[in-house]
Amino acid sequence: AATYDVEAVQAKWLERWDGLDLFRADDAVALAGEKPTYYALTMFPYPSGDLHMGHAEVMALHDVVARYKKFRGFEVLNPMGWDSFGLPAENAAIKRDEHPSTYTYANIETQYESFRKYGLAFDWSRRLHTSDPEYYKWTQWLFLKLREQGLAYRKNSPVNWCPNDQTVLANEQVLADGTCERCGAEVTKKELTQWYFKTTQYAQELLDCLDGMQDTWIAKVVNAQRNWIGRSEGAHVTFEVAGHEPITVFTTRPDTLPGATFMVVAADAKLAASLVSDEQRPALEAYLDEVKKASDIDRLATDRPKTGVDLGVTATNPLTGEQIPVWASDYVLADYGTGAIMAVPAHDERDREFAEKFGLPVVEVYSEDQPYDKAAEISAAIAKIEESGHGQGTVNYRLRDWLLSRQRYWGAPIPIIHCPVDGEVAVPEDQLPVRLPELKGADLKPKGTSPLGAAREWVEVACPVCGGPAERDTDTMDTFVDSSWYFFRYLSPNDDTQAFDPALAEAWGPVDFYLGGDEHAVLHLLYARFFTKALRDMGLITWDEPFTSYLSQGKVINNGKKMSKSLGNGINLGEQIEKFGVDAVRLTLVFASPPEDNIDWADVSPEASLKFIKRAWRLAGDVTSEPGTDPTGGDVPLRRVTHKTVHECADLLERHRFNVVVARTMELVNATRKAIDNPEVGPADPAVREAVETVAILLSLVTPYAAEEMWELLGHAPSVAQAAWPTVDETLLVDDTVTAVVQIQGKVRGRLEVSPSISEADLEAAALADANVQRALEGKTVRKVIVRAPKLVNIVAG
Ligand code: ANZ
Repeated sequence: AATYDVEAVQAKWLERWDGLDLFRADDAVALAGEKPTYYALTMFPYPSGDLHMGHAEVMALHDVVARYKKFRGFEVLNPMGWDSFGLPAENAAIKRDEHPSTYTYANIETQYESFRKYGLAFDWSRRLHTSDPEYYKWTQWLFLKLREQGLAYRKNSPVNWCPNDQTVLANEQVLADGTCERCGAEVTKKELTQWYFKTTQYAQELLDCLDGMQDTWIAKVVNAQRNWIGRSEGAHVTFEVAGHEPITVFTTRPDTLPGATFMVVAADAKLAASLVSDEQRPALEAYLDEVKKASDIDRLATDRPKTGVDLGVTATNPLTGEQIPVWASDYVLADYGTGAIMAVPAHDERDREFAEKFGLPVVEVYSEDQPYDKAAEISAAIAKIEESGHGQGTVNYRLRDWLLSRQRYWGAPIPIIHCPVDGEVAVPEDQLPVRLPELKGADLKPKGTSPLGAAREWVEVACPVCGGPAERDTDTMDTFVDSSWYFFRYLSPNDDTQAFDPALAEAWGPVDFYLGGDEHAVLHLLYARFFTKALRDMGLITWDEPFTSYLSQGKVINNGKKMSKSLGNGINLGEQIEKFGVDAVRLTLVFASPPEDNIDWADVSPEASLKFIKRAWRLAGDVTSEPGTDPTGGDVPLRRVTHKTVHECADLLERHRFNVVVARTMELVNATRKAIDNPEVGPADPAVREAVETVAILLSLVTPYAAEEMWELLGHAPSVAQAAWPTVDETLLVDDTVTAVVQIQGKVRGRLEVSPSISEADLEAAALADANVQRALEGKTVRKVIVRAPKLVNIVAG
């Protein structure tokens, strides 16, 4: 018998596919509406190192969807590129003493070759790299457009600072334990003037739209988005301070105002410094030095001992008229609410601890055993506060504006010129892109200010307004800016006149299916949603949300643990492919579990996958009928299995149960082998050809090399990717049944559809359970039942 040579099959089809250009997405078809469109997107990689098991999993899963939709008659847009700016590549390059550009582009080529070999259905003509000037020209253009809309602005404020990477971080890049997402260093605070995107402008809409995504996005991600936006309803309440501006607080419990016995302002907010009495100023300054060291998470923790300083001033409780002391503490955050709170120690745990520590009064508003309607009390309190002019009801969000400036080299330069006369000036559109200076041989190590500052001839420019001496902004944009709009650029990757063609966005968008990692559940998705809303409000697109459906895949682990160098449990993708071939690795990953679950490599068997692939492939060699043979006269039991498999797999694919699709395909392979070996059916039966062609089509979703090989053996050309999805014959989906008649005292009282092989006992039970029969028997006792399976049940009752 012929043997299946994995290496030879891969080499043969890699070359053929290059000539076939099977997955090019046709804009003309999409624009003309000749076919329904399907935009399948998966997160593009950072070019650090070669592809790993995680990439292999997500790409294998994604490919199933892209290929399936093409089979179903959609014009599929399935692009791929590289998220090639940013810290990971920059840090790795610095470590190796290489220029980030050299390192990045070398890795991109390595990854590209691996992707190609992995047999993915990408439209490579749309390949993009966010670090190309042709790409970041439009990132810069978008920045300027957002600025025109008032959605990008500069402000001075305390920011998250990573002392190791020597750069600022967005709130989203600080992990729950207060460390840097990238390097694990403890994040501190620093006062800086930085660029922000006004994500808060869309806080409510970003929240509202989640309601419509409940069923099409994976639930945990919807919840993560919701929590991150963090909507709180409450009130702003104003407290008068003698000889000073009044203090406004945000509270979710305005009904507890009678119990507000002191106030606390964030120690590091300007408000604290402006309120403090002369006697207390040195104490506040000493305290501030301590505070700077703590992260937000520590500061909010309830189990942390409370610290603070009396500011030496009092405010008036607007309800009781009492003078209450004003303190500063780090448990109040400068950038949440108004940065000041009314403390109600009787009803708030942190306030209680603070009051106990510093001996401040506690006044109860509600006693513990007194039931009350909190919502009604709160709305009554708001009405009262509004009436008295001491404040108003309000909504507060946890979401902060997105800090986008980075003091690092490897990113898109911020296209702004600072002029001593004209202030901040946008780089004129016809001068974009502002190219990143090469800085060959320069020290790119983080120093706290951007390395771009060292490129003096790049920094010093004429002001576009007055022509006088001016300087470029030397910061670069957060990499997340690049990835917030890449799915728009895929629409027009080579257009040098616009970021993307709005007509193509209308034809292809929004993205129908997005697959990616959990680590992007908050940041990237939120930023991409923000960009989409901003682009809509600029009139460039018509839809509100970028991703119609979103799924995040589980992780590939080994022996129950995350793969890591220190554990020595890493699985090398290249080695696995070498040993078992691309198809076996892909099949193993897709078959292992539902896509959202983790895969433990210790529990799977690529050997078994390869064995199955060969078994399926041998079927194709055994078929003896001609291509195009009419299957209708073929073996009915096998035809039933084939049609049921197709029918079920279509449903499973829509529901992303890809592992079950593989299981069903395996069952079909077994049934087909049995039919071939059965002398009453045999390899010439038209039903066998139909079954094997179906196997090839189903397998092409997961194991494209073997499927192509089978398709060729079956006498077809040039590619199984161009096959038509099998049409299901509905009549083959229903099992044969016979009608059993149920008689009572000789009269027909019911009819049952039953299997021709039903047992006497089962038929009797089914007859007695039938609703019509039960109604006819009401009030009667069954005396005798005579069963003639499968056709007749005769009941004697009285
Ligand atoms: C009085 C009060 C009484 C409060 C009570 C709570 C319970 P969420 O739900 O997270 O929005 N707060 C307001 N601004 C703060 C800041 N910058 N730093 C730390 N805490 C702050 O929480 C809102 C509540 O957290 C507010 O309501 C305020 O305390 C506190 F029985 O006001 B409350």
